[in-house]
Amino acid sequence: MGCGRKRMKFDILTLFPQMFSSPLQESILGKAVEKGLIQIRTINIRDFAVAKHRVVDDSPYGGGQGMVMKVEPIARAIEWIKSQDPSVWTIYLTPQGRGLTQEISQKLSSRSHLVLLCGRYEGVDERVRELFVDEEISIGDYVLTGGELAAMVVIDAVSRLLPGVLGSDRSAEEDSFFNSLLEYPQYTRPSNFRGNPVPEVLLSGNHSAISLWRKREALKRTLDRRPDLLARANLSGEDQRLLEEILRENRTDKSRDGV
Ligand code: 6GU
Repeated sequence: MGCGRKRMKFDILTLFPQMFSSPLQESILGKAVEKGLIQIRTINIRDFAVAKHRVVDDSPYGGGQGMVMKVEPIARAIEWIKSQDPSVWTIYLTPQGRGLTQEISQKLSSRSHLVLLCGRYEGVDERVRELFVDEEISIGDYVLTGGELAAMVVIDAVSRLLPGVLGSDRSAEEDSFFNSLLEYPQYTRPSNFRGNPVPEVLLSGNHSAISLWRKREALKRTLDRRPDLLARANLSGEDQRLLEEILRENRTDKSRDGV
């Protein structure tokens, strides 16, 4: 391990623990687990249901479509986790939650132990939320069949912010969204693919020219695709000057095109 921080723990409460086996064992997250930087446990809610039929869901009071996840098995599972570590923070993944952002991911990355509760069917009994859930998170305005994929998104977004998880030569802080801009375009060999050349400046070896070009391209791309991010960005004096240049260019292009 070697770094000054204890490994961050993720406990996933789910009816489908198998869904998590390969996605969390591959690539960067797999390495983070191997290095002991994170620990991920899947806990089958069904293991906390009472024997015989091990029922985890039931029809809704008041009638209606579908099934609701029962409170008791979830309560027992969370209480079991809390008996080992009372400091856990419990997140319920639901489209009704706060939309996940980089800022929320950063806040979560400072916690030592997260419980990720994955709902299925029509969701959980409301008393689960009232009594056991600290925070509800959604990963976007669309509907998934369950919280499992959303839990993986949270684990990925949070884990990559932990020291040592990304390679030493690239820190999470350098990434876009930290400076609120989208990434500049990237190229690798060949320098010319079927008549499509790599921008000359990137082959020039002129590092200050390259960095200026990248900053400009990042600004152009953000202005074009995510102007909402620019509005919130913390732009340096140089950034603002470049941005004004780009806006001037765009106006010239428009008047030339007769728009
Ligand atoms: Cl967290 N759960 C489900 N079921 N659907 C979602 C979601 C979560 N976030 C966006 N859609």
